[in-house]
Amino acid sequence: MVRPSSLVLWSLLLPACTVDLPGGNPSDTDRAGSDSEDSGPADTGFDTASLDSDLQDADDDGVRNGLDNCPGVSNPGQEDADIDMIGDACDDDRDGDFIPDFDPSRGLSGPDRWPDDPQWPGTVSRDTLYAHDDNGSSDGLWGFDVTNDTLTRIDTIVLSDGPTGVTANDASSSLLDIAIDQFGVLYGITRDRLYICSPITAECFAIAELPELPGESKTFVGLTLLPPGAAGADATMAAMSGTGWYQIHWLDDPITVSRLGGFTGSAGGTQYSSFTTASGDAFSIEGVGTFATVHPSGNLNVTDVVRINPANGAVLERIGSTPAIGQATYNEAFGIAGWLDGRIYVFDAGGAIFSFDPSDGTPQLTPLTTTDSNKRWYGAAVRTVIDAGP
Ligand SMILES: [Ca+2]
Ligand SMILES: [Ca+2]
Ligand SMILES: [Ca+2]
Ligand SMILES: [Ca+2]
Repeated sequence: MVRPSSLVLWSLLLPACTVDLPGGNPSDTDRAGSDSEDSGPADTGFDTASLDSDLQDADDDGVRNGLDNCPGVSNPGQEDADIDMIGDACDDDRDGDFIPDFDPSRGLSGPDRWPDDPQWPGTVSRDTLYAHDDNGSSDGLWGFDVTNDTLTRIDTIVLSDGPTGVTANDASSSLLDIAIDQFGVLYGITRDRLYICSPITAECFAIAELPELPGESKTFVGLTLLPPGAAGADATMAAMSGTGWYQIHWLDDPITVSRLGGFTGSAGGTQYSSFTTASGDAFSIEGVGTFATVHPSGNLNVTDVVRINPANGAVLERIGSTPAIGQATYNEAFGIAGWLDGRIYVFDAGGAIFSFDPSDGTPQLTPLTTTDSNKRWYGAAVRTVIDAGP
């Protein structure tokens, strides 16, 4: 935007018409219009063309362009909630929480569904992975500090109606997975709803009812965000179902779903075909890669962590197998997340957490916590773009 200057302040005393001021093009004998229209030597003084513009009132709101905090939109009150000199009418982050606003009336499709509340939806803490457990009536949201492998329960997850009227009336009341976008906004998915969750209070608000998947019921079991450009789009939300890798166009209204591909390929001597059971998770970190848990062809008793192509789900590299531990019927890795150094964390359905250390030639799983029958990890998440700074 054009910042006010003392010259412009002075010029407010003049009538709102186009006029050149002393110091402009000496050959500008008509003293009107921009200097560029005049022939003769180049300007030696200030830019009178710019000043001409500053003096006008393009949106006719009574505030000259040079002082108008939104010169293209009539906003005579000059409202500016976050005091960043960009008027609310022009500001794509009106509340200044660094989360672009969702406001279809102004053509904005960012993730902030509370564009006038800087406290919501809130953003995740740095150096923290997030995970959630299925524990009957008191499913919990947890933070896992990667600097010291410390686990902290944040609060009990509560699912509520959303800010735009989407109800939280789920057939299944538990989140099946969580994910975190590049701005640090936390999302949750159930069988038929998408939520935005507070990483501070664990309250989740429904933002969309999920459309049916082509050819199958709503069976998303894994959710992740992809960093800008990873799948040919600015920012992408991807989900895995029992049979494939999907893109959720979650900032469209209404949201739609399109299939990107399936988890097929050969890596490390192992064959992969379509992913065929209701288990699994995925995560993606800019500069690190996109990873998922999948079953090798014909072997539902083994769950592998693999690196995949985010654009189509194809398996590129086998990292290793997850452990068969925990409760008799739930010994799978329902949650995975990673970090900038390449470590991959496995949140097991038996309540344990493991990590793959990429510095090992052949990464082995290292237990970080023990099996906990009170926790059945259901999903895990990491921010898809992690600021490398302190
Ligand atoms: Ca204006
Ligand atoms: Ca502003
Ligand atoms: Ca905002
Ligand atoms: Ca906000």
